[in-house]
Amino acid sequence: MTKTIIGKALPNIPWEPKPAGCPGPVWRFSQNPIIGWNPISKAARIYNSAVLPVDGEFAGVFRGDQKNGRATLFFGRSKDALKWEIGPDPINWVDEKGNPKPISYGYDPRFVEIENRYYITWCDDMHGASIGLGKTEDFKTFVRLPNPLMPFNRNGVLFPRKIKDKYLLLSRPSDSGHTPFGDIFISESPDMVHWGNHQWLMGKGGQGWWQGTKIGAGPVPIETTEGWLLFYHGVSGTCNGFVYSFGAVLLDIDNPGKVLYRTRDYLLTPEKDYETVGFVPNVAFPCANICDADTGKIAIYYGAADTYTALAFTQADELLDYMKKNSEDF
Ligand code: BMA
Repeated sequence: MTKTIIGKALPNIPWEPKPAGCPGPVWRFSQNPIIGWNPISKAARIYNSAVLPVDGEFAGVFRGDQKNGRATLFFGRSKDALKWEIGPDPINWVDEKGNPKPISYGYDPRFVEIENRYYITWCDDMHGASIGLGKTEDFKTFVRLPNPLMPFNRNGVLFPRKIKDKYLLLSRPSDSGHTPFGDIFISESPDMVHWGNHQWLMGKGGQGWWQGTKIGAGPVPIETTEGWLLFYHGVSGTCNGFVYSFGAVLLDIDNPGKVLYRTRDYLLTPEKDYETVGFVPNVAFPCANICDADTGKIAIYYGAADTYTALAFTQADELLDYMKKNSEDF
């Protein structure tokens, strides 16, 4: 079998085969949600969270809404990527000299390994919504780095390797509230400090309405022989508020500023009770994916209804084939 995903084998990836009769290339875990209400004493809800394989097990950075309502970030570990030991306290951020550098709030983290270091991006407060950036080498000390971009911005997602000797960051310029607009942009940096050459990557809209209000990058892009596979959320405005679904886009491998294919229809939209009923109804918000290069299995972690952590699966070859046959015209 030719390997489509370029990366490591992950034989212990959580997985369930596609159920009979499932019409699309993405299906939900039958045991969803994997994290429910009040999972730890200091958080009422844990969702929109990020996980990574580390040394045969798994590490995660979790968005936790504290019992005063303020979102922050927790760290957790798991042997199977399903049952998580989280907390009990929020991540204790320091600066590069080890002095305390607490965050004001933090949400929607992404977690990525680049050159044997682990980086975290999240929605941070820098006099308004901004992109936070931090790193850890041992999962004990978490160091904040300079905010890569000016406010207002959210959904910062790093690529897992340099391209043409530059780090790459996706972002979604916004306002400081429940932003009613938004396209995805791409920026580059030689050193993770100085960011520039900002370019527009892709816009909201398309033929359908599911991504008509705004879009934002989801999990860390997956390197494949066909290009970078990126799941992203798309938002539709209804008379009862926003609805968050997700789709996928394939970006050129050497020039990720170029879109090759983009799903015309959503891959997953809120349908299950844990997606349609909760703190914020009708939200499916992907923040992480892990994959097995040997088999093309991909597990997608998404927040459901701003309350639960849920899991969906897809297989790289099937998904890429689907994307080529069901792409937006652009
Ligand atoms: C976005 C972010 C997400 C959240 C979504 C739906 O603006 O705040 O964390 O899941 O809204 O409420």
